[in-house]
Order: sequence, then structure tokens, then C-alpha cells
Amino acid sequence: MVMTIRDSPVVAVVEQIIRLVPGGVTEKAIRLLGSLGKPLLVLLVLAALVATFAWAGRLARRSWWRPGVVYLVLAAIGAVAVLAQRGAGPVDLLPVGVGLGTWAVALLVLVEPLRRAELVEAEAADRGPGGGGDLPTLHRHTRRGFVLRAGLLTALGAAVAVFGRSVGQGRREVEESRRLLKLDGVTEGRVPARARVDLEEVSPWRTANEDFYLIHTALVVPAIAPADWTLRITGMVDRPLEITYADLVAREITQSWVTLTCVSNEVGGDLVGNAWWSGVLIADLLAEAGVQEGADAVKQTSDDGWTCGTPLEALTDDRGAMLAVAMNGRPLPVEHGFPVRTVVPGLYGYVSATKWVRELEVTRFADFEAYWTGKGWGERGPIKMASRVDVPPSGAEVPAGTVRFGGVAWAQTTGVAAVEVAVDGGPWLAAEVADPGTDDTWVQWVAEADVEEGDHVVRVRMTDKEGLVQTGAEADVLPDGATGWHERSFRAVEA
Ligand SMILES: Nc1nc2c(c(=O)[nH]1)N[C@H]1C(S)=C(S)[C@@H](COP(=O)(O)O)O[C@H]1N2
Ligand SMILES: [Mo]
Repeated sequence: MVMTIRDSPVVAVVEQIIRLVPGGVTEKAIRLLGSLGKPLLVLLVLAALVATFAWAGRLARRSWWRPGVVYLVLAAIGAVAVLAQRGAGPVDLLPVGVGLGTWAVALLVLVEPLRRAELVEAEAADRGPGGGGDLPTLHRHTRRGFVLRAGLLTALGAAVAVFGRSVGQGRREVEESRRLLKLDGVTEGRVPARARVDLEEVSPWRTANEDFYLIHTALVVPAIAPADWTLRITGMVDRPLEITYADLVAREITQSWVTLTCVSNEVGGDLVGNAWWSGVLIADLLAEAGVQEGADAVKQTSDDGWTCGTPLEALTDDRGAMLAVAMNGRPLPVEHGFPVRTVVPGLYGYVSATKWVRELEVTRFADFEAYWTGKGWGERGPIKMASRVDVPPSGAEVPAGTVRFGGVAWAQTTGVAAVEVAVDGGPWLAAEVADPGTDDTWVQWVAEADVEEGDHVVRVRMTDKEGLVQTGAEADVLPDGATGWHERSFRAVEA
């Protein structure tokens, strides 16, 4: 509860059950129980847990490893369910780990004295009739001890729950204010008709907020109410500014499709996503502040202390760098930087896309080191052109004959002019490239080739609108982004 408002592992298990149960059964249950269905299932899972814990307690009479195995199995089920949730990451496993540790401690604390009493009893029985000393008194002590410890553990559990809720409170309140926000001038972006190719399995051109990749160094993401947010524009400016959220959203709202990309995206990776962003042009704000001669960078600072350095030029030229307040027509999700983040077409996230942004300091690259550039990553971070095969999916079997390939390609701010595929190292074949009507996003592509039965490899490359062909030379993501052609293996089988 402290870390995230995601539902508990118990709810995750319930959702996994709902997913695994055949559709017909779920439908009947919904008709029968309505909205009571899910809470009922939660109760059922909790009851099953209580029964399993009682059983584990009994097993602990004979050995510690038996209940240990029971606990590990329970934790594994929880972990699998948690990871199956949309957008789950390793951090979401923490509650399961804490739970496992808590169970183990509770078991030891509760069962230890009972085991000791049983041992004494067994020894007494060995000594024969009358050798037991004062067994009734011993039993009373043990029982009292058990009740006392159980009571203490319960009280401790309740205290932690109350503490967790109060710490999570801030986040819940921010979620609530976010839910109620109405932003003038923010519209739902309509996907351009020609942005889509005719192949279902290609990554959707618009990435839904829930499916958008997440990268941040903060373990607990900042929960900032719009009323508490301000942005300071400082450094080499004539008039330092401090802007409130109300000031910001009262300004003219610009909107555009921009594909964000992470520098850590491997060739063929999925740390890339496309959204409709709404916000205020940074160039206008910087002009208002009056940028001084000699500056070449803006050091951005997040509420969580994370920093990045952005070339000043990228924030003042006509590419449309913005302080975004909405993503796909909705106020930014908290994980994506609510209430305000930066979006700069053409630059990797680590040098530009500051979430929970609080300060823009106009400065010189020579005068500071940002979070990642201090760790060996490149200073400027322009996005390198890239292309990816989505279809056929990895290791797929397709009917031999004419096979359709599909995927995405991007070269933000320059634009994608052409995409080509080659099967088994053969000649490059032109793909059909969709036209989203902007150069700041990825494009979808489809291609066809005749393929015989057997194992094959398809690779893809793109050419940008300046005529530059994507290099096949492989480079690692460190220090400034991966290069190389993406390949997919597949098998063609008898049609
Ligand atoms: N405050 C903050 N902003 C940040 C980061 C971060 O760690 N902290 N990571 C950056 C990186 S490396 C990327 S790729 C993008 C990812 O944005 P997203 O999580 O909304 O997809 O956010 C950028 N903004
Ligand atoms: Mo990134």
C-alpha cells in the first residue's frame, strides 16, 4: 500500500482466475451475481488462504520445511498472478516477498511455543504414568502464551495496515483529483486514417496508456496534486518564472502525436510508444523568460530529484517540444509524470522526457552533469532511426507460400521514407509504408514475400526522408542507443 495503489496480490489472483475461467462460465456468473461477483471471489480466495494457513500450521507440528513448501507455492501463485497484470514490473513482486517473510515469521512466533510444549508432554509420557509433573499448568501457560502472541501479531498487522493506508492516502487523493480534472482544449486524438496498415497483428499505431512502456528511477513515484505543482524557469534568463498548474493549463494548448523512445531499447525491443500529447509549448515559456546569450542546454529537474540535460535548441526550434498535461486525451497517468512532464520529439527519454518536472534551468552543458550522463550515457541523445518486425511473432509457424510481414519503423523529426525486408539474406524487398501525416511518430509497414516450407529469417531496415539508410552495424544501447537490423525467425509449414 505504501508503494503503489495497485491492487493486492489477492486481487491479482482473483483477476487471474477470472481470466483462466472459460468465457461462458464468467458470463453466467456475471448474470447471476452482477457486481458482487468479484468481491465474492476475493472472499473465497481469502477463505481458501485461511484454510491453507491453518493446514500449514498443522504441518509445522512435524517439520518446518512442509509449511515452508506450502508458503512458497502460495507466494509463487501470487507472483505469477501479479506479473500477469498489465504493466507489472519486478517492483510489484515486493508485496508478495514481504508477505512471504511475514508468514514465515508469524508461523515461527506462533508455533514455536506449541512445539516446545508438545515435546515436554512427550517426554512426560515416556516417563510413564505420574511422571508428567504439572501438565495441566503447562498446558494453560502454553495456551495463554499462544493467545497472547496471536493477539500481538494481529495488533501489529492492524497497525501496519493503518500506517500503509495513511501513507497511500496522498496517492489516492492525487488519483482522485486527476480523475476529476477537466482540461480545456484537450481532445481525444483521432488516429489518422492512413496511419494504419491492413495487418491486424502489427503493434497498434496509438499505444494505449496502460500499454505504454514505463521507465523511471523512482521506486515510489511522486504523488503531486495539481494545486501543489509549480514549475520554475531559472538560470540564464532575464526574468525567472514560476508557473502554477492553473497558469499553465490556462495557456494555449498544443497537441500532437509523438513517439517516445528509450535509449535502452534494444534492436527489436519494446521500449517505444506512440501517444497523443496535449500541453504548452516550451519555446513560448522560454521566450517569455528571455534566454540569455551563451546558453546551450536546459537542465530539467523532476520532483523526485532526477535530472536530464536537453539541448536548448531542441526546446526552442519549431519541433513542438511541450510541457505535456495529457496523454491520449486524459490527464497524464501518475506513473507517466502527472501533473506535468516534458515531451520533445526526436530525443531519447533520458535527455528530454522529464516526468513530474519541477524546474527548467537554462544553462551550459559544460556546467553540469545530468543523472544518466554522469553514468556514461551520451550527452545529447538524438533518437536513432530504427525498424522492427512484429509479424510473424517470434517462433511462429505460418503457411508456406505468400507470407505477409509487418511491423513499425521510426526516425522522429526526419521521417520514414521507405522500409525494406529481406528473407534469408536475399534481396531487399520494398514494404508498403503507412502515412500518419507527421514525421514525429513511428509508422506501420507491411511486406510480402514467397516462402517455401522450412525455417526462415526475415530482417528489416528503413531509409529516412534524408535518404539515409539504417545501418546494419550492431551497436549496444550504451552510450547513445542501439543500431542494427532486427531479425525474426519463423517456420513455414505446408499450407
Ligand atoms: N522523473 C523522471 N523522468 C524520467 C525518467 C526518470 O527516471 N525519472 N526516465 C526517462 C526515461 S529514460 C524515459 S525513456 C522516459 C520514459 O517515459 P515513460 O515512462 O512515460 O514511458 O521518461 C524519462 N523521464
Ligand atoms: Mo530511457
